[in-house]
Amino acid sequence: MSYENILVETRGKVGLITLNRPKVLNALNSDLIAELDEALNVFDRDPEIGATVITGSEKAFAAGADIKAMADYEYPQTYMMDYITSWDQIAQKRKPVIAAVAGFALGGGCELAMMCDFILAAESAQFGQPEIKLGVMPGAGGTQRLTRFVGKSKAMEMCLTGRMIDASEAERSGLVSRVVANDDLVDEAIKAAEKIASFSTPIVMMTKESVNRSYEVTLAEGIRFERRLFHSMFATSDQKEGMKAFMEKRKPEFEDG
Ligand code: CO8
Repeated sequence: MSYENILVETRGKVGLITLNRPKVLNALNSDLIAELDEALNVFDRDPEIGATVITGSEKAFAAGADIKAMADYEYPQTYMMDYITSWDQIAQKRKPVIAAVAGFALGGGCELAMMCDFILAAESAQFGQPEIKLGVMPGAGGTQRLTRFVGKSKAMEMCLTGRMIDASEAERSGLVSRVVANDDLVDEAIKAAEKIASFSTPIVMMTKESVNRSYEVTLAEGIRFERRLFHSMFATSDQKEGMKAFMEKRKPEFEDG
């Protein structure tokens, strides 16, 4: 598939996807999301890829859903095409996806970043859910995921007033894993992805699945799920190799088995 709204490349075992609608600050439309979904699926299926980074431009990760594209929609149309539901596929990928955010991550842009497994922010990053100013509310998980990240009070304030938060407030409130210098953003994200890709891919995938499970089930259910996966890891050659290498004081050579 050739892509018109994103740039796709690989750096060793890391997939790198750059949102590429610079004239509209990477505003998200259905074509862009379909391309992003397809590129992530290709990386998910590729045994050579261990993790993926999604980034935008220096000015904007993404300034939200494309307002010009949706301004004239009518209710039956949004209902019949189930507008935005398929966008959540981005959150369903099995290998890790890191959002590297510089500049604006607003509305659907903030929601897209939150669909990733973690967010690295450049100092320039600004996060917000400004939909209220447009006469709507977040529609791609903003009221749900943001609340889980930053808690009720801050999520409520952001969704009800549209106030943006900068990178350091986002780090303090748990929305991003860390803040890096603007110039280092993509390199740092790729370094983190390379680190992940150096481990056993099935073990990485199970770890991601287990952390995500914590959002959906009770603590007791989640711990039972974790335990089952943990036990299953003793059936892998990578568990044998990882622990043997530790005892032999050498680097493990995982073979994804
Ligand atoms: N949609 C369409 N075009 C946009 C968008 C957008 N979201 N954001 C910016 N643009 C366009 C502008 O219209 C402008 O185009 P033009 O040059 O043709 O006028 C160009 O990008 C540059 O923008 P500005 O001139 O406005 O740049 P500034 O630096 O002055 O301002 C801002 C930057 C503050 C980011 C400003 O552009 C802005 O407020 N944008 C809108 C932000 C917003 O409201 N986002 C929420 C959109 S609603 C939404 O996301 C609903 C979620 C639905 C689910 C999505 C699932 C992933």
